[in-house]
Amino acid sequence: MPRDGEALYVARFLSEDESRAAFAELRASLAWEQPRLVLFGRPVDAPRLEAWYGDAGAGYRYSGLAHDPLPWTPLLAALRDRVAAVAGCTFNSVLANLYRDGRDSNGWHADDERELGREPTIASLSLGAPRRFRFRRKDDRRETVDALLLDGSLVLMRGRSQECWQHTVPKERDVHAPRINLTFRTVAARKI
Ligand SMILES: O=C(O)CCC(=O)C(=O)O
Repeated sequence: MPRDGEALYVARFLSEDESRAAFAELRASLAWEQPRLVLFGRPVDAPRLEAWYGDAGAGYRYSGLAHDPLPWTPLLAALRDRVAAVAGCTFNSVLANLYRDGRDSNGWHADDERELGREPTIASLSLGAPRRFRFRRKDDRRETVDALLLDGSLVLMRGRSQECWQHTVPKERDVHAPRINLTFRTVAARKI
């Protein structure tokens, strides 16, 4: 990323065998849910499935919905620890996204909720079909940066990247295979 924040890309974070095995296990075993969004006052299905895992108390609000995490599975905990070793920080939760094919997507947003704190490090692990990932500056949407997130790759977003940039996974008509993305985060404990 050119300025105001950093995005580091590790193309082969997991080997092909590791990522194939992780994809199969996560797809079969995570508690995938159909998130609902409210757009212009109407409930609509989000164009992807999601599952939220983490430490007890690491729930937070996302897209207007409260998420309470399920307990870490052994595989998610093992991936979290490997990602944390590279990122140089710890993570207490992970949002898993399942894009069934190129019709699924994730709209422009920044992971800038208050519970994520200032200058959060977000670690994003991709498994399965390669998908485009785009950034645009919040203060000048014409300035964009494009990346291709390959199977087994890791992106680390840190510094002011969530404050200054938005990101999206656009729809892609030619993608017919599924992709799983894990975004590891640290969420501040919710005040009751
Ligand atoms: O699927 C991706 O690579 C990005 C996911 C994402 O932006 C998010 O979960 O906030």
